[in-house]
Amino acid sequence: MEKQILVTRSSMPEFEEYIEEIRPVFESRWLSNMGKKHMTLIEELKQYLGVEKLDLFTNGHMALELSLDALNLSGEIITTPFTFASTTHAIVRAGFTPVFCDVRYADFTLDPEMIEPLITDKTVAIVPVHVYGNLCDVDAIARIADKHHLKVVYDAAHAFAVKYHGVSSACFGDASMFSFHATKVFNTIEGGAVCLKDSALAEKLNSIQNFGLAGEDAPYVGGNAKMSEFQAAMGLCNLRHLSEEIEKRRVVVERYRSRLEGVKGLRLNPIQQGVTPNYAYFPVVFDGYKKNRNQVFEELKENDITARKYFYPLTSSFSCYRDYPTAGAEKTPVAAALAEKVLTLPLYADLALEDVDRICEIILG
Ligand code: T4K
Repeated sequence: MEKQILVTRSSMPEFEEYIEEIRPVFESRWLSNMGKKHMTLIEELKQYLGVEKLDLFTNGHMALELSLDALNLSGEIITTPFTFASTTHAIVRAGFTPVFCDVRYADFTLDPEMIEPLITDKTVAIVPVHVYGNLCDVDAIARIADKHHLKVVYDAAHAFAVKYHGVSSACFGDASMFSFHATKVFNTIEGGAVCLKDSALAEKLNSIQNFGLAGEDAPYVGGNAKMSEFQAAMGLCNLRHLSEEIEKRRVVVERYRSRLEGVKGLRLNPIQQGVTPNYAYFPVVFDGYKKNRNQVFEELKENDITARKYFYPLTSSFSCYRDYPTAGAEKTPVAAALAEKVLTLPLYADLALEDVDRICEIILG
């Protein structure tokens, strides 16, 4: 029996490096509430991303939900159903109505041409997703948002370290949320961050992740979404090795490409012009291939290889959204077709190239 291969595997520092990083946490017994590791990680991430305002959170979901909550708006938000449950749930839990918009077949991101017809007098914001680390058409989305006075909050959960013409993915829209979950290119075990531009919004967001407190007062009805010192310490370690990790992922992706590129009926993730990728995921669309997506999924599973159907089903098909006016996969036909055809193949920094070959042989067999 060959060894089991899962869709991803957490990047981690050497055990001793992490122990050294958390030693002062043990010695000081300062475990949470914006401790030294937390504050250091904020500074290092700001420098890495080239942003002025960044806040850390206990996970990406709460970062997004609280960012939307902090806008202090109500109404409709135009968003993609081709995403992880978190995106839509964050919108709804923050009190908004999601309006599902179709995506582009080419890169899985929100289709700017489909946004304007969905804008009503209730629309207040757009929440696009840089899905798989593919950047949305940030220029077109900015033009639409400016024209209609809408906020843009990017779900950049997959897009940490991605750049567009040298500018970090953190710099687009009113705010961008990153996930630092164990499965991401850069992880803090669980964790997330928001980068934003407006000082008042930044101050409010910082307060509502800490019970809405400001000194002795609570000007906001806040919650608790703080990152702990152990999470921040993992982030400090992983940040040191990030460029090596991304380079190793690149080698894995190149191997997949060399085996699967040009095969009739297989469409690989696009190489986007002007975008520096992070190699977060390796989606393949089985469109007119001799085997369909589900057959390939099962064949890999029989060989103890777990690929994943990210993102099937569409969030607009979830039973909790059944009664929403734009719910239902048929409303977004491109997204619906992609959800039936896409499979994300195993990808992580230390995935052996022989294992990539074995995965490709099963797919091509
Ligand atoms: N927006 C988008 C677009 C997102 O994709 C996500 C999260 C969010 C928002 C919310 O961000 P967070 O609140 O999570 O920070 C996983 C992740 O849990 C989730 O973070 C991620 N997206 C989603 C796409 O994938 P599952 O349910 O598929 O994870 P699971 O437990 O099946 O793990 C997948 C594989 O990862 C495992 O087979 C092995 C590996 N793994 C997993 C864990 C938990 C590890 O190597 N180490 C680990 O600790 O959701």
